Amino acid sequence: MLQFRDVDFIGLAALLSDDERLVRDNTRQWVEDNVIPIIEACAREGRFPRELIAPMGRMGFFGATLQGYGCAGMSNVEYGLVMQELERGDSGLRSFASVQSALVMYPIYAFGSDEQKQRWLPALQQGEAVGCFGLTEPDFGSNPGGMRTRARRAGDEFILNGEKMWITSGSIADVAVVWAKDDAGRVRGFLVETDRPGFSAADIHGKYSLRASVTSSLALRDVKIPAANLLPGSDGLRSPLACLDQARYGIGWGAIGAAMQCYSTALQYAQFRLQFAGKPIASHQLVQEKLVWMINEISKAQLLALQVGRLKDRGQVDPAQISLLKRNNVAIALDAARLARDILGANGIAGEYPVFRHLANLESVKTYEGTHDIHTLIVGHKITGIAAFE
Ligand code: TGC
Ligand code: FAD
Repeated sequence: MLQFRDVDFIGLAALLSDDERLVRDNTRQWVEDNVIPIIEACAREGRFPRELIAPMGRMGFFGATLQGYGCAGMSNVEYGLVMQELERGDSGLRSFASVQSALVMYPIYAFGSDEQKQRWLPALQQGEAVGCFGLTEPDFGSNPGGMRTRARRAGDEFILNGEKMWITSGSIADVAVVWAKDDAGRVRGFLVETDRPGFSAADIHGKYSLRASVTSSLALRDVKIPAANLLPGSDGLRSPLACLDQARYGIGWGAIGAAMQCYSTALQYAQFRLQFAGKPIASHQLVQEKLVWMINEISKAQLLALQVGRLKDRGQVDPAQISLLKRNNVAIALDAARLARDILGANGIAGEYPVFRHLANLESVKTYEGTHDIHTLIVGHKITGIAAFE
C-alpha cells in the first residue's frame, strides 16, 4: 500500500487559515489511522464499519457546522475539508457523515421544534443515534416532487404510507426523516422512529459501488406517528431541496479527496513501475499527459470548492453555484479515477490499490444528490432563466 502524498500543486494551503489546516490535518490523520487500514476489507465484505460511528461523533464530524447541541460549530470551509479527507478514505464514510449531518441533523435544526432538537441533535451528534433521509421513491428519483408517499392527519397523529428507495443508512437508522405529502398535497418532513409498527427497511444487495455503505429501501404501511413528529418549519419541496444544498456542498469537497487519493497513487506508481529498458512509465509523454490532466483538474476543483465555501460562509452562496461545484468535482474525480486505473495497468483493478474502489464509488456519487445531468439543467436554468426539466 502506497503512503498518501499531499496534493497541492498551486499552494492552496496558503489560502487556508491555521484553524482550517488543523481541521484538515487532524481529519487526515484520523482517516489514516482508522479508515485506510480496514476499508478495503469492508468494501470487499460489503460491510459499513459501524464501529467508526462513535469515534466519528467524538471527532465532531456530525452536524459540524451547526451551533449548540454539542456540535463543533465549524465553518463551511472546515466542514468541506473534513468531507474531503473522509472521502479520501472512502465515499461510504463521507456518505454516512453527509446523511447524518446535512440530511438528518440539518432539517431537524432548520425546521424542527425545540423538543425535536433536544431529543435528537445531541444523540445524532455523538453518533449514539443514526439517521436516514427518505426522499427518493421507486418511481421518483430526479423528480421528487411527484412522490406518492402520503401523511394523513388523524386526530393527534399522522398515518404514513409509501415506499422510499436507495436510502443510505436506512436499515441501521434510529430515526428516518421521511418526506411525504400531507392532506393538502404539500411536501412536509416527518420524523419517524424506525421501531414504529408498520415501518420496515430492507437492504439493497449486489451493489458494485459504495459497498462499504448501507443502502436500503423503506416501506411505510399505516405507520402512526404523533402529530408532534411533523417538522413544523418544513413547507414544500424547497425544504428537502434546502437539505440537499448542504449535502451537495459536502460532496463537492468530498470528491476532491477521492481524486487526490487516486492521483497520489497513480503518480507514485508511475514513478516506480519500470517498463521498456528499465525506464519508469512516468518517463513517457502519454503517461505524463494523464497525470498532468489529473493535477490540472484537481487544482481547479480545489479552487472552486474553496470559493463556494467562502461564499457559503458569508451567506452568499446560490444553490446553482453548489450544483456547479457538485457537477464539476464529481465528474473530474470520476475521470481522474479512470485515468489512475489506466496508469496502474492490471494493478488498477486490484484491491491492493484504492483506485478501483474509488472509481466504482464515484459512479454512485455522480448519480445521487442530483445526477450530473440534473445539475447541468439547474445551472442551465440559472444562466438562461429557462427551466428545461420537463
Ligand atoms: P422547483 O419548482 O424548481 O422548486 C420547488 C421549490 O423548491 C425551491 N428550490 C430550492 N430551494 C432550496 N434549494 C434548492 N436547491 C432549490 N431548488 C428549488 C424552489 O424555489 C421552489 O420553491 P417554492 O417556494 O417556489 O415552492 O422544483 P421541481 O419539481 O421543478 O424540481 C427541480 C429539481 C429537478 C432541480 C429538483 O427536483 C432536484 O434537485 N432533483 C434532484 C433530486 C435529488 O437530488 N435527490 C437527492 C435525494 S437524497 C440523496 O441522493 C442522498 S445521497 C446521500 C449520500 O449517501 O451521500
Ligand atoms: P432517474 O431520475 O430515473 O434518472 C435516470 C437517468 O435519466 C439519469 O441519467 C438522469 O440524469 C436522467 N434524467 C432524469 N430526468 C431527466 C431530465 N429531466 N432531463 C434529462 N435527463 C434526465 N435518495 C434518498 O432520498 N436518500 C438517500 O439516502 C439516498 N442515498 C442513495 C445512495 C446510493 C448509493 C444511490 C445510488 C442513490 C441514493 N439515493 C438516495 C437516490 C438518488 O438520489 C437517486 O438515485 C437520484 O436522485 C437519481 O434518481 P434515479 O436513480 O431514480 O434516476
